[in-house]
Amino acid sequence: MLLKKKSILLLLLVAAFSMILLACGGEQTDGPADEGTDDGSQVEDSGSQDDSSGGEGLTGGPYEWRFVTEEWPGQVQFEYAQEFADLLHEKSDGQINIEVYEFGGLGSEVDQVEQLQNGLVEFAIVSPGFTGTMVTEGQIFALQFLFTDDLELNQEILNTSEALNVHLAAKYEEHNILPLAFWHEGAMQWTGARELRTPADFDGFKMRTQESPLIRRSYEAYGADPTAMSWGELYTALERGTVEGQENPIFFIEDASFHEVQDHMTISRHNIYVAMTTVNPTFYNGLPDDVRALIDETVEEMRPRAFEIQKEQNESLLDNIVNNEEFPTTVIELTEEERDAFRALADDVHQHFINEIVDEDGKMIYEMLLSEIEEAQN
Ligand code: 6CS
Repeated sequence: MLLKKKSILLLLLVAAFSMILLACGGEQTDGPADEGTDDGSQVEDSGSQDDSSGGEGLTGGPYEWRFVTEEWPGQVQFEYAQEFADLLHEKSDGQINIEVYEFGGLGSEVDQVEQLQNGLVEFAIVSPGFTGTMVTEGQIFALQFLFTDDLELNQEILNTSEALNVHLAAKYEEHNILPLAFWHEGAMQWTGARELRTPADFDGFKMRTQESPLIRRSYEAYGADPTAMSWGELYTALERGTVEGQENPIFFIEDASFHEVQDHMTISRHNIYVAMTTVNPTFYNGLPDDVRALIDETVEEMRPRAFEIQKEQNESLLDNIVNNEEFPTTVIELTEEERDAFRALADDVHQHFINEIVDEDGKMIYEMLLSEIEEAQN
């Protein structure tokens, strides 16, 4: 793990360096996106520039873009983004080049959202858990026991939901974040310094969460004492006992080595980890039609790939936690009855969300999604 700590230090240095480069106007690139200011207007240029063919039939170009993720190479978001970049490169006959940035390369998760909004990066994978104070409706993904237990069906719902792809997406667009796809990285589980089997086990428990206030509220409903922090600080915080537990999909718990500093893991499947493939809307809407169509095609082709990548990692990495003799972890799986005790408390948070947090639009999004989930199960 020493290596990982060193990596975090290194990443912070790289982040500082990269941010200086970006602040200087992105000298690393030489495509149309380069011609920009830091308010995202560069991308209007990339759309309205000379419409002559950039070679191999693609209008404009060559294009040099940036795609920032919240994860490291090998982890689901990074693998997704790299495949996305490779596919677009291939489809455009080498006219589209996307540099994929790992987590930490350009700052924290919250910094990355700002870079997308300002047009300093064109693409980002954004977890809604980092945007809750801005797009309150996006906190719908913090609601536990909202989706089904069928992960494939959940992906289908994310792919086709009007509530999400039309109405929630419009709420994000108001904040200069355009979601092109919602997908998930698997079911979330709990890890803890102590066993987490009943709501009583959460009494006073120091739980790490992402930024969104509704995630914190969800754990307060169980009696916990939640603290928001970036995952870059989480290993050390768990090791020192600053926080006692956290939630994440299995692949992430294993790859970030959280199991090394946690004695217990609970297979709770209390939520799915949703991620969004997003673009800066000024950039995207300013592109020539054929270029935008290539992006859209790639987004569609990546939907099944996202599911496959997370499935493979979540399944294969569980063994590394269960059979780890150097860092043993007691793994329990909640029964349906045990899950029901959490579900009842989570229901109160659903009511709080629609009655106190969002307005009529947010309530409509929640109710529409709920009926889409119900329909999908019939
Ligand atoms: O827990 C987190 O904050 C991180 N978890 C995942 C699965 N991806 C990135 C995110 O920042």
